[in-house]
This record gives sequence, structure tokens and C-alpha cells, in this order.
Amino acid sequence: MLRPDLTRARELLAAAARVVVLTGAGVSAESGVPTFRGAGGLWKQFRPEDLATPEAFARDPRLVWEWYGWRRALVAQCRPNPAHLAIARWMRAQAGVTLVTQNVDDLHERAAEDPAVVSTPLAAPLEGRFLKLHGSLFRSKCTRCTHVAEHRERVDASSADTLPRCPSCGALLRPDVVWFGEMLPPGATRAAFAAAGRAQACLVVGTKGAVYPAAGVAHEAQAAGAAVIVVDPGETDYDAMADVRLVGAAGEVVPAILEGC
Ligand code: BV8
Ligand code: ZN
Repeated sequence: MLRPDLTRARELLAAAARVVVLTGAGVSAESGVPTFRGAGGLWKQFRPEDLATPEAFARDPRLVWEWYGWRRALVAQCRPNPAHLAIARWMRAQAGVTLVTQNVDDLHERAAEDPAVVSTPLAAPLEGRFLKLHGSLFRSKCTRCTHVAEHRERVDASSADTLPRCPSCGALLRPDVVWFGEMLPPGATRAAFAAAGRAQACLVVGTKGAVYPAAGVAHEAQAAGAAVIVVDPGETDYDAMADVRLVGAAGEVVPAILEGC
């Protein structure tokens, strides 16, 4: 017997021609990637204002690279979990699904390439339906010129002299992620809010909804009349507005909702 909240969530998603999925750190928690605010979360060991800001990088690029290098090495050991895989399969099977993620890990991307996922026939091109609002842990950009490139090699943050440098102009490279106080990528942000404004349902997975403007995507969907479904073991800023709140882990709940979708 299915939980009534699961049944309700399935009904709302089945009735929606266009759906926006908004994910945060919680969707990667079962893959072993620490969240920001959870117990043992990333922010616990390092405070955001100390590290995820341009000022922190200007002040101590070595420490900031040490943190990002550690996160990169950690994520490289992790694997997509059943929530990433179920969302990736669903995006292939349903043309109207758009994924908006706040995460800088590459687990959604790796799920999309998983053999168990790519065997699902593609209902519509994925182009424009996978939007990353906060950049990528595995891409670095130059602090001086326009160089930006994938960057997966281990970072030696043991001294300022060993930090990664731009192959074009020699200036310091930085992680190509959006820090606090920085603008989000305009194109992806516009596309995310446009998709939310057209959605009939918004599935929120693993985010407290505390960081803006990304957190506003779910509010935009709700304002446009979309049903809001929240999947999280804890409390979130979306709970009061949710049509359905599924208390549980993404890796268990998301596949259960999307089965048969
Ligand atoms: C902007 C990339 C303006 C980097 C991130 C004062 C000064 C400066 C700015 C501000 C300020 N006050 C407010 C702001 C705006 C600020 C903001 O919102 N601050 C918050 C803290 C109040 N926003 C910004 O600064 C943004 N930029 O405003 O620019 C501007 C405009 C024009 C021109 C110039 C400038 C930029 C914000 C982006 C910051 N970068 N990440 C990196 O990763 O290192 S934020 C980072 O935290 C994530 O990307 C994510 O977006 C955010 C929140 O994390 P969550 O994903 O929600 O994770 P969290 O741990 O919080 O929650 C996890 C959830 O999962 C929990 O609910 C938990 O219960 C659940 N969970 C746990 N296990 C599971 C699970 N769920 C399911 N299954 C499980 N198993
Ligand atoms: Zn350069």
C-alpha cells in the first residue's frame, strides 16, 4: 500500500505537462557529499563567509583552493545515487521536465551518462532542460582573462606558488562556482525562472531553500500556479507552501514517486 503522500505526489506529477525539479545539496547526501547546513555539513568545518566569497579568495586563495580541492577529490569518489538516476531517467522519458540544480558537484551529469539511464528513449533534446545555477566544482576560470575550462586534476594547495594558473595569461585560476555576493549565470537563471513560470508542478529535492535567488525558483513556480512537492528528511523554508511534503531521503522517496512517471 503506497503512502497517501506518495500517491498524491504521483498524481500531481502525472497531471503536469511541464515540471521543474529544483535540487540542492540533499540530493547528493546519500552519495556521500556533505550538505552545507546538515550535521557534519561543509559549512560546519568551514563557514561560508570564510571561504565561498570573492573576498576570502582575495585574502587567502590557498585556503579557498584547499577547501575546493578537498571537495573535488571527495566528489570524484562519490557516485550518483538512486535519486540522481531516477531524475535523469525521467528527464529523458518526459519532454516537459526541466532540472534546475544549485549543486556544483557533477552527480546529475554523471547520472545522465549512466548506461541504465541512456537506455531510456529520449522524448526531447535535453538541451536547455538541465540548468546549473551555481557553476561547477570541476571547471576553473581565470581571475584576469576570459579563460575558462574543465579542470579535474588534483590541486596542490600546499603553497601559494603551487596554485593553478591560467595557461593563457599566467594569472591565478579560481573555481568556476558562484560565491556569495556574486551574480548567477544570467542565461541559466533566466531559463530557470522561465521554466518555473510555465510549470504545473515543482519537485523540490534536498534544499533548505535559504539561498537566493536560486531558492526563488520554487516560489516562482508556485506563483504561476504550480503544485509544489517537497522531498526532504528535515524542515525546509518551502514546507508551509508545499502541496505535498514527503519526509524522507531523496534516494528512497524520489525513485518511489517517479516510478511509472
Ligand atoms: C547574489 C556555490 C547579488 C559555491 C553557493 C549578504 C551579503 C551578500 C549576499 C547576501 C546577503 N544576504 C543575502 C544575500 C544573498 C545571498 C544569500 O541568499 N545568502 C543567504 C545565506 C541568506 N545570495 C547570494 O549571495 C547569491 N548572489 O545574491 O548576488 C548580486 C546581484 C547582482 C549583481 C551582483 C551580485 C549567490 C548565492 C550562491 C552561493 N553559492 N554554492 C559552493 O558550493 O562552494 S550556495 C550553496 O548553499 C548551494 O549551492 C546552495 O544553493 C546553498 C544552500 O544549500 P542547500 O543546497 O539548500 O543545502 P543545505 O545544506 O542548506 O540544505 C540541504 C538540505 O538537504 C536540507 O534541507 C537537508 O535536510 C536536506 N537533506 C539532507 N539529507 C538529505 C536531504 N534531502 C534529501 N535526501 C537526503 N538524504
Ligand atoms: Zn588568464
